[in-house]
This record gives sequence, C-alpha cells and structure tokens, in this order.
Amino acid sequence: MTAGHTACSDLHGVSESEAMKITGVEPVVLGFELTEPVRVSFGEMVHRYAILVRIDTDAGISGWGESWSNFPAWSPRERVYTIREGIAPHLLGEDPRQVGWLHDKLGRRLAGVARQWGAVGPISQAISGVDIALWDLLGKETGLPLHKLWGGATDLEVPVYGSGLGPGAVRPLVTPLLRSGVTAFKLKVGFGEEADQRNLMEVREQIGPDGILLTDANQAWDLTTALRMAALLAEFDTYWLEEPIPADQLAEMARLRAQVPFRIAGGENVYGCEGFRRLLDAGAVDIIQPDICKTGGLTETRTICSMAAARGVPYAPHYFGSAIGLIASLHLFAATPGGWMMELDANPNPLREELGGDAVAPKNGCLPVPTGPGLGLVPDQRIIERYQLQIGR
Ligand code: SMN
Ligand code: MG
Repeated sequence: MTAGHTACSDLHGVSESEAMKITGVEPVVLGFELTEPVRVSFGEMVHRYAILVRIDTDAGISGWGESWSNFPAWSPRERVYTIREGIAPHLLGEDPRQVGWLHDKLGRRLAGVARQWGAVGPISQAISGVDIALWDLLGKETGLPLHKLWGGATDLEVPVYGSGLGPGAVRPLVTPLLRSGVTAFKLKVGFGEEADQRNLMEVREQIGPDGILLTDANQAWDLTTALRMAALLAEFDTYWLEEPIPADQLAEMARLRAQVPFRIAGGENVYGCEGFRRLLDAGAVDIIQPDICKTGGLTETRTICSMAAARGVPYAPHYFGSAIGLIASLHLFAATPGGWMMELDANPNPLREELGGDAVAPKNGCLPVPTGPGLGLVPDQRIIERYQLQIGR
C-alpha cells in the first residue's frame, strides 16, 4: 500500500459498532399466464413476470428492487441464478448504506464475466435490481423517500403516457387512461403497413388531433423500410418513432433522424453511461429512454439522465414491469432534471396494479411520487405469495 492511499475497506468511514450488514440477497419471482399475449414486432409474451430482489440486513430492514424480465421467456430462471450465484457473494456482509460504492464494486467485479459470457444485458439487469433494492434500503434506514435522498423533487406529480398499445384492439386500453387525463399514447408498429395504418388511424381518431401519438417499432425495420414508413407516421402526426431499426445501428439511426419530420427515441436496449454516451455522440436520438431495471439501476440512470440533460437531450424513462420498478422510476423522474414523461403500461397487470394500488393509478394524467421512506412502498406479502414462482430452491 503506497503512502497516502487508504484501503477501500477503510473508505467506508463506518465504525464496526454502527455498521449494518447485508445478510441476504434474494430474487423473488412473480408471474402469471396471460389470456391474451402481449405482442411486439419481434415476438410475444405469454406470461408476465416480475423479478423482484429483496435485500435483507442484520438490522431487520429489507429493501426491494426489480430486474427487467419481459424477454426472453426464460429470463426469470437465468436471473435467479445470476443474482444468487453471481451477485450475492459480492454483497453478503457488506454495509448496504454504501450504495454507490457497492454499485461500482459489482460493475468492476462482473465486467469481465459479462464480456466473456457475452451477457452485458443480463448482468446489468441483475445489478439494476440490486441497486434499486439498496436505494430502497437506504431510504428505509434514513426514513427518507428516495427523491429526498437525492436532494428533493420540484414536483411530486409525474406526467405519464400510456404504452403497450397494439397490434390488437387499442380502444379498450386507451379509454380508461383518457378518462384519467392521460393525453399521450404509444402504439407498437412493425406489424405490416396495413395493420400499422389501421392502428395509427384508430389511435389518432380516439385521442383526437391534440393527442400525442408515439410509435415504437421495436427494432423491426431496416433504414430503407423506416424511411418508407416515415411518410405514414408523419401523416398521423407521430411525436416520436422509437427504436425504428436495430438499436446498435447508431449511424443509420442518425441518418434516419436527419430525414424525418418527427423525433427519434431510443435507449431501452442501451446499457450504462458508456452506451448512452455513444448513443448521444452519434446524434442518433432526440430523446433517451433508459430503463432503471436494465441499464444499471437508479445509480447509473441518474448519471445517464444528467449526462443527456447537459447536452440538452431530454429523457423519458422506459418501463414495462411491476409496481416496484415503476415507483422507483417515479422517484428518479421527480429528482432528476430533464424528464419529459414516464411510460405507463396500458395493459392490465396485477403485478403492477395489485402491488402498487393507488400509487400506480394515474389522475389528471399523472402518477404521484410516494412520500414514505425509500420507495414508499412495502410489497404486500399476500400478493407476493399469490404470484410467487419457486425457481431453483
Ligand atoms: C416494450 C418492450 C418490452 C416489452 C414490451 C414492450 C416496448 C416499450 O419496447 O417501449 O414499452
Ligand atoms: Mg420500446
């Protein structure tokens, strides 16, 4: 150890008596079978899952987070083992209050295996769930809501847009949100020009000329197709086109962006500050969509959003899961400048509605940011037991 340097273990500045220790890192998988699949241009979900992460401590306080799980269908099984065998050993015994240090430790310790495994996504999604749980824990330990831990919120009402529309009937999903004051809606496209045109017409007719119409191709097109479809999207006054082509084709995305009259949005499949720096440097998007349950949790996403805001690029958090990650995203939005709107899945999902209750029911087009400690939500154990899937034990 050279003079002047301090071993990391001493940087914590916490005496042994005050120290709090992580005693458990447990993936808690919830799920149910859908009667109607949720379809996107590349496939469909026949189940809805939520991969929750519970972190327990010797102080009897637990924190909850969520790791992304919509695709692939076997992600819950992969993630349970990644969290139990890849992540937990690096956290057990550590003081959970060092959220930033633990985030960096996990990133450093797992960077090599993520590259060797070719699994930057699953590793980042696992770290994301843990990071959210650590922030929830710190809030519960300090008695502060997450947004207050980060310096407070200017507004505790977050504007939301309804997402997950199409390719099936859109009207039943739009109507209840319209009634609750939502004015922006995202339609999935990439199902063939005829189907896309029919759905664009139906949504535009239902939300009226002043409604904000967002579209999402889920990487379905190549540049030529996207340019051809641009005329149709412009005809219905689309506000943004999301993920028009494969998310790693940044130069093509920038060329498309230069030739269309609407905004290009993207980011749900971009990982970490480095990934978003490349996206922004390429001039590929007008608005970024980081997902806190994918791209590195709240710690990484707050830095990503600040980096974008410094370049004058707004963010719209991507989110399509249970109440845990949705509420964590609300805290991010409330305390991190540069937000445009928060995504709210319009599809019925008891893992969002039963777990979240009123906290996830929009009023006047907004969702309230909880004011209780941490997330401001403790999952109801009865609901956990109702939907929990036993994997691997
Ligand atoms: C989406 C992604 C994953 C599952 C369902 C829907 C979509 C969105 O890309 O942006 O909500
Ligand atoms: Mg999307």
